[in-house]
Amino acid sequence: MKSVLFTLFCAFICSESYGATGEKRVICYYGSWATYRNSLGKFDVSDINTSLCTHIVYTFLGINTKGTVISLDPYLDYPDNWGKDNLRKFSTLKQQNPDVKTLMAVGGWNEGSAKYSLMAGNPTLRKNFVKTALEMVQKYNFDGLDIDWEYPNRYDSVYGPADVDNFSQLLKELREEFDKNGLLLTAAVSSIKKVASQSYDIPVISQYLDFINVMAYDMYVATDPETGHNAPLHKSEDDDDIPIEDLNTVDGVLEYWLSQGCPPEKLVLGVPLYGHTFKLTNANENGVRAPSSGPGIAGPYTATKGLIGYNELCQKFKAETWNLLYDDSAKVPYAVQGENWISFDDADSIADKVQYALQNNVTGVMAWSIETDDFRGICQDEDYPLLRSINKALGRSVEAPNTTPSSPLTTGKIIMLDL
Ligand SMILES: *[C@@H]1O[C@H](CO)[C@@H](O)[C@H](O)[C@H]1NC(C)=O
Ligand SMILES: *[C@@H]1O[C@H](CO)[C@@H](O)[C@H](O)[C@H]1NC(C)=O
Ligand SMILES: CC(=O)N[C@H]1CO[C@H](CO)[C@@H](O)[C@@H]1O
Repeated sequence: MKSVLFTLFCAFICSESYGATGEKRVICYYGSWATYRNSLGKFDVSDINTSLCTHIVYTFLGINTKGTVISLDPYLDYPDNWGKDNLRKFSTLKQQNPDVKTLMAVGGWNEGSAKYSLMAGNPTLRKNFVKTALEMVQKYNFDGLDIDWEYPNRYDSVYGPADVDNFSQLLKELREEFDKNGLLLTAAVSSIKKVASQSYDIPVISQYLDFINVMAYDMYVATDPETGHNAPLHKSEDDDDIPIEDLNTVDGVLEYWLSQGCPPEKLVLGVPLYGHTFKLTNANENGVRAPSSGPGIAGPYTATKGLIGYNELCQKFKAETWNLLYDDSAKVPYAVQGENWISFDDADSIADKVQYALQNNVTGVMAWSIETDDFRGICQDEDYPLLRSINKALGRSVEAPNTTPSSPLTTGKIIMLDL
């Protein structure tokens, strides 16, 4: 009885504080492996500024073949053998901001789909997953769990289309246990219709989740044969001849999820704090949808061809000569230097996306991920410029940071073409 009362109480409070008129959510994902990055790219749990988030999400834990939730990197997660003790440190961030909610994420891209397909399709494994997830969340004093199965019925999935209902069943069983304990249950999901429609029974999962983080990015990636934006808000000018179902846009994603029955008060729009890099086939053909021969430059910290953190590219733009361009239809910037082509988001393009999402009455915005924001404030006067842009556009009052003046971003080397 006590737990039922608590659940009702929480449901009331939660819908009150994050309802249409209430405070909007800012979901901040943290990639714990960023602690291994070198010099200014290194990001520890202590670098998180909890004032800029309503929810912080620790990524990633995994599962074994029994469905038991496990650490993927015991050195990072646990204190044993002089480990970093991150799980405990993460939940003590609440001392900084008692209002911030902590979530533990299970899954992620590297975990694949197969183990989750097997677990969700087997009642015994499912039960074990629910039990051990709850134990892990409670042991480290988190406020809830975030499921990042990438993705039901895709890639190396074992049961294929059966994943869709099995995922719903898994969430149902998690919801029951998590409700008894007053804990949050959320998920990160793929975004565009072409792929999300393969993975989710949207009305059903919406029922069981407190909110849904829609990963509205990676829409065009460096392995594509042509350049394209990571997260275009709208279609590009030259896209008129492309059939609507082949266009990947943030506005299309919001329309799809809402039309499929995800209530706006559970919908969270994900925005990227990183870009994609392409290698142009011909340096003279350098617009959007220009021929690309593959992944482009890597950043100094993330060290992955085809991807680059905002902190890395803003430093690059300060130090080198780049043409910074803006796609006025898609409402996103891109950058060109010889045969190098980068699609990315800046504070303005993120604000545009947040405003558009607000017009659709979403409950908040998710950032993947905070360790590639300019979290040290190297490129401008303030730290976390992208996360601050999200907060500002959502109308959350966040005091200005304590700043030490630094050199302005604009130097003689940068040509800004605002088309
Ligand atoms: C958002 O909410 C407002 C106020 O309730 C309403 O007038 C508007 O139609 C809603 N917008 C959408 C896209 O649902
Ligand atoms: C976090 O951001 C807030 C809001 O700008 C600021 O007041 C605070 O000093 C920052 N905290 C740290 C540790 O930088
Ligand atoms: C609850 C549910 O839908 N379970 C299904 C999960 O997938 C397996 C394998 O295809 C089915 O046999 C179950 O019925």
